[in-house]
Amino acid sequence: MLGVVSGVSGLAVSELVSGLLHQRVSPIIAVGEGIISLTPGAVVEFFISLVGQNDKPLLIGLTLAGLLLLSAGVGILALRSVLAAQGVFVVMGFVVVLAVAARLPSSTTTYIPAVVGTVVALAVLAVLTPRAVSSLPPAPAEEATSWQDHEGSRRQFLMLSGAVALAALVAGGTGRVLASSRAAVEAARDRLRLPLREVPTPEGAQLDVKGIEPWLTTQDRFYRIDTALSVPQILPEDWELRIHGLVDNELTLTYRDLLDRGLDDAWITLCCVSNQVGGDLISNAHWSGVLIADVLADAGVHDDADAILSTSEDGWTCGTPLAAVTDGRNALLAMAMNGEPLTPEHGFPVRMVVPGLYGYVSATKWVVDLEVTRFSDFSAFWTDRGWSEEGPIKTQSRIDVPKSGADVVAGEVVVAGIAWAQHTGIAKVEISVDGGEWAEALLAADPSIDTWRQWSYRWAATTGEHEISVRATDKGGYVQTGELADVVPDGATGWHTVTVNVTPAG
Ligand SMILES: Nc1nc2c(c(=O)[nH]1)N[C@H]1C(S)=C(S)[C@@H](COP(=O)(O)O)O[C@H]1N2
Ligand SMILES: [Mo]
Repeated sequence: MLGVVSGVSGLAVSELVSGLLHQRVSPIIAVGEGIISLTPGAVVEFFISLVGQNDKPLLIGLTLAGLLLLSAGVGILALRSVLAAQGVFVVMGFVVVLAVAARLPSSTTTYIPAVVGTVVALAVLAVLTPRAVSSLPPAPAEEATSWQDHEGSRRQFLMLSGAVALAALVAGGTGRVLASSRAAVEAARDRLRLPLREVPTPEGAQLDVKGIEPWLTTQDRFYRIDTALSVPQILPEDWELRIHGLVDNELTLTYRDLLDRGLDDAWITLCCVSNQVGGDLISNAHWSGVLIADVLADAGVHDDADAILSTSEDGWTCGTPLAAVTDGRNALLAMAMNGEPLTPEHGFPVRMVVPGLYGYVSATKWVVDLEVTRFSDFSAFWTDRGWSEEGPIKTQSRIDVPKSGADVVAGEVVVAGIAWAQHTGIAKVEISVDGGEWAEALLAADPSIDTWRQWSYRWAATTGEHEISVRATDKGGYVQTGELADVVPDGATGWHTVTVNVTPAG
């Protein structure tokens, strides 16, 4: 009982954490898959020929049984030496970590479920063992009165173990539900056949400079910001968008309805208001979806409206100026990025993307509700927390190479990076070394004013330590200010500056 409750608690919590982190395989499955890969092929085939389609559940069952048996053993050992028992749990935890390492790509969160699970098992064992020991029948030499203490401790131990086991069941069950809803959404996403094509990076937009941010950001490299502890899992067939408020006709659109309208597409660079000068909360993708303006036209927007309040499935809200989605720009109910259905992390099945506005006032992921309204009648998630009501993106630029603190060799050094002023466009980028004259950089092509633009500059580097700054001028004629502003309430300003150490050539 003691060992089993501890082991099961650890396992259950690891399942829950793995579910919350949306890992493709949870620790127990990693161990099961590890066992398969270590078992000779002939044995695996024989096993499958015996049990047929039930091989996976059976294997998981066997893995579970093995874990329970080992845990029971640990419990018995704990009655003699808690330390030794905990040692066995640590070894078991280590084996699980190895199994996970073989199944999942390594990242900062890969091992959290296994480690947290092991810690929970150790903690439960540490808490329950003294109670289990005192609930054992007293040795004959002890006084007769201790029988009564014994009955009490025994009841206490059983109740506590029962409570822990119940909590473990709830945690483990929740973990499994999370994992299975994720699997269902992944399968539905794989089945989708959207009328999409993969669009290559436009001619001339990508400079041939090592270390520069790629012009097109792939899904897995795209920055991610949201308040969702657990990514909403929405099946396309369950998704609906309600459009209401200051409109003539309320509308409810399904995923199919959107598809039937035909998809528009656009290159749009998304950026977070929390991006520091020189930061990386900015990414660029090719988006496909339905123009929000077209949908609003069907609803018939009233003249007194000036805002769209959008709400996500998980209750996040965002206020967008009505003008920004109806002035002809490519403001989308996006269903795809880079020629593929959105990933769950980036808003599957449908999100908003509006060129020129920071994400917190425009880019609602998992969007399910659009209310046509007035700014004076509501406040949204981030405006409630001190951020500005309107969030146009500020003209900015960044140096990607050389990195700050880099050592470079005297002579010609390529300085390069990106600049952005979405929906205005970048007209000029300049470099200043050690506070000297601004010199113009070379600009890459820009297929649209809604994306970032790469730039490069050939710098004749002389020996010593130097400071390189960058500033952009947008197509509206605005020259990026060097005045420093914090990200709160409406975005950082200042010139990105790197320090490099130039060593003599040869
Ligand atoms: N539902 C929902 N949508 C959201 C957010 C959120 O917290 N919840 N964050 C917004 C913010 S602040 C930004 S910068 C962008 C980021 O989009 P991404 O994660 O796809 O890069 O999403 C926006 N959409
Ligand atoms: Mo953001």
